[in-house]
Amino acid sequence: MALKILLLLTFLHLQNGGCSNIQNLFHRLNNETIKFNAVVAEIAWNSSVNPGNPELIGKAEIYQKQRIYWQNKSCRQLAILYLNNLLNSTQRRQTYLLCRGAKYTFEEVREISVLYEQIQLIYNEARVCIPMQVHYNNLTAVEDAIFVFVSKSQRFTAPNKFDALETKHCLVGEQDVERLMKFSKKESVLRWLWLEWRGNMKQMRLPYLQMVDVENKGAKRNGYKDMGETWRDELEMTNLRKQCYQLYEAILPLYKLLHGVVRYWLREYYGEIVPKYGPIPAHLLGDLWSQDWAALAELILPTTINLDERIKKLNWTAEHLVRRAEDFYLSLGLPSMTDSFWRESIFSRLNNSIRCHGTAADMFKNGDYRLLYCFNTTINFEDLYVIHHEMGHIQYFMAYKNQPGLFQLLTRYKEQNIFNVKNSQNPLNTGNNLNEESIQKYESTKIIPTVSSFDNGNEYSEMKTMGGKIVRNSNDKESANSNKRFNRNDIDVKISTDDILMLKHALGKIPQIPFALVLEEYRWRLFAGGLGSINNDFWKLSRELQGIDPAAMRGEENFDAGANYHVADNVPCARDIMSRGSSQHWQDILQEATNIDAVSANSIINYYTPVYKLLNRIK
Ligand SMILES: *[C@@H]1O[C@H](CO)[C@@H](O)[C@H](O)[C@H]1NC(C)=O
Ligand SMILES: *[C@@H]1O[C@H](CO)[C@@H](O)[C@H](O)[C@H]1NC(C)=O
Ligand SMILES: *[C@@H]1O[C@H](CO)[C@@H](O)[C@H](O)[C@H]1NC(C)=O
Ligand SMILES: *[C@@H]1O[C@H](CO)[C@@H](O)[C@H](O)[C@H]1NC(C)=O
Ligand SMILES: *[C@@H]1O[C@H](CO)[C@@H](O)[C@H](O)[C@H]1NC(C)=O
Ligand SMILES: *[C@@H]1O[C@H](CO)[C@@H](O)[C@H](O)[C@H]1NC(C)=O
Ligand SMILES: *[C@@H]1O[C@H](CO)[C@@H](O)[C@H](O)[C@H]1NC(C)=O
Ligand SMILES: CC(=O)N[C@H]1CO[C@H](CO)[C@@H](O)[C@@H]1O
Repeated sequence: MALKILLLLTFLHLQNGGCSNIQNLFHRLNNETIKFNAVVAEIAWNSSVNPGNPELIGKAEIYQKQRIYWQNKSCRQLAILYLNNLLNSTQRRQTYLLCRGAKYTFEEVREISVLYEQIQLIYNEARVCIPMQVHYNNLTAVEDAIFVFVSKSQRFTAPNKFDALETKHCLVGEQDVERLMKFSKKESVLRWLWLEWRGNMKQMRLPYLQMVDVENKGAKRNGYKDMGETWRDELEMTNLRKQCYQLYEAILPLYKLLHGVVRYWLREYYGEIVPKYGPIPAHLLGDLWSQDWAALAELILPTTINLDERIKKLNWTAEHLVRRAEDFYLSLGLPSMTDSFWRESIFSRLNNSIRCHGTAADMFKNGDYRLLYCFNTTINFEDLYVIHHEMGHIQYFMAYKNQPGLFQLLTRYKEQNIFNVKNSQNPLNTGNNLNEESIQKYESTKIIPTVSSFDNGNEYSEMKTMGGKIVRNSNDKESANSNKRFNRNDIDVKISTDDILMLKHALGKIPQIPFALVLEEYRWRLFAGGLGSINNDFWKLSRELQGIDPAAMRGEENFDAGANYHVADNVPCARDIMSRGSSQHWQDILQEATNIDAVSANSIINYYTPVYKLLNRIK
């Protein structure tokens, strides 16, 4: 009752005071948003540099308590103004941005933080160890050691088994394991790494499912059906699910062609373990998550360009590389990095507890932008790519620094994917959250388009090997008469540098679209309570949408989705357009700029036309 009167008084006061009071209220809210953001950014930064620091937990609690109280109070106040039509469109949009999403009590936020921290620990400190000492930087030596170990033991052993041993070598965290996954072409080594990594993730199953429960509670409190719906709300796109599937279907012909070609060459290389038709075993695809196949280019093409070697020859240090990335943006007419950037950024793994997941941070304070990236080996092409990407985020932070705080909210929300203290963030939900206009629309798009299986429909799989030469199957209609023969050396002649680079690019990027769709679809279903079995359903989706099978039978005790933390940057749906700030709906921005109002796969398809032609040429 007292509250109602208070609200009424506020309302009357604002009404009498007129616009200037409302204007002041928004000024204040925008300023306070920036202040809160600055506090949480610092806590997040410190906790990724020094995750164990107990001081941070107390600081995070104080922050969370204040923020919840502030947000609850502000949104109640704004609701009255909103419902009485006292806000103009800018203010309505800011209200929406502040007050949407899950609403948690303090206890729930603490629960999520604790669970989130557990999940982070499991992921970041995952170790894969062998009982011998090898030189860290020599991948050949590490690979050999694992090969010998695996051949000798004839079984896969849990890493903590040799904790007691003094001489052991451990790969720590995704960076180390991924590096070897990209490097090795030894099946037993890859399988062992793949399984050991996922063995670590088993423990994530329980905390993750608990977190889903709490998040659903918070989402329901604010009128959403489940947490999945609040994610979809975040990108504000109707029929998100349908649009994602449309994008997927549009690239499917290219993906299937790539899939078939890759499977063929993998079979040539690894033999029977790769089936002639159907899904490809996940561990052979050149990375830990089967989402980036660029490492396989050398299997497909007789000559390839070793960009890593070129970069190594330059003898660059991490700082060189970051300076070159800065040069690139300067050449586009964008500003240079700030003094704080050079002072505060971290470019090397100081010790094993630091969280190395590449991160660009906006500290919301006088030009304080930072980059966290651990260069721990010779600089390679991947480093070059990641640094350019991360610095792009910083350029974006700088471009938006003069926007009202509430319009900058989303930036923080999206890019600081290392928050172990933030109230609604978890490792699997850092991206791709679009919106539906209504639940009805969502319901009507529920049917998942049937994707024709990867078992057939691909001519490439019908090719046969004859005496070292590849010949088309004589059943093949098109070329039955031409009896065309070629081998890889023939291909060599016809392939240009551009072809190689484009194919590498396609191998790196195209598989990310089905991969991202699997993760999104999986989590939407998980939040909606629609999964029959937590782990098995993940692999069902992977098989159906990606054409990928696990490296070995996976039991329900596992949580293999949890091994795919990486999600954030690989989102197919409108993510880049998103990064234009939230002062306007992103579709309005797109419409203004291009006169297109829907996400379309056309530009992707146009871009990869040469690859499509190339693959058809060599198949
Ligand atoms: C918000 O911050 C700006 C700049 O820091 C300042 O000029 C303005 O007075 C502040 N407004 C309110 C209402 O606090
Ligand atoms: C973060 O770390 C810096 C440097 O160690 C320290 O000065 C600052 O007080 C820390 N901030 C928080 C919120 O703990
Ligand atoms: C809404 O009001 C604020 C404060 O008076 C003003 O800055 C803003 O431009 C207005 N927006 C629109 C769309 O009129
Ligand atoms: C928001 O504030 C109201 C009134 O003080 C309170 O009843 C409610 O529980 C609060 N909600 C949350 C999520 O803290
Ligand atoms: C790396 O290890 C391999 C195998 O142990 C060895 O042959 C090679 O010389 C080493 N390379 C370097 C640069 O030390
Ligand atoms: C890089 O270092 C190697 C070995 O020290 C040296 O031979 C080479 O000339 C250097 N390359 C450049 C571009 O400085
Ligand atoms: C790791 O390095 C950071 C930054 O220097 C430091 O604050 C932290 O205490 C170190 N952690 C350990 C376990 O040594
Ligand atoms: C885990 C690891 O190998 N860390 C190394 C990263 O690089 C620094 C600086 O060269 C070394 O001191 C660390 O031991």
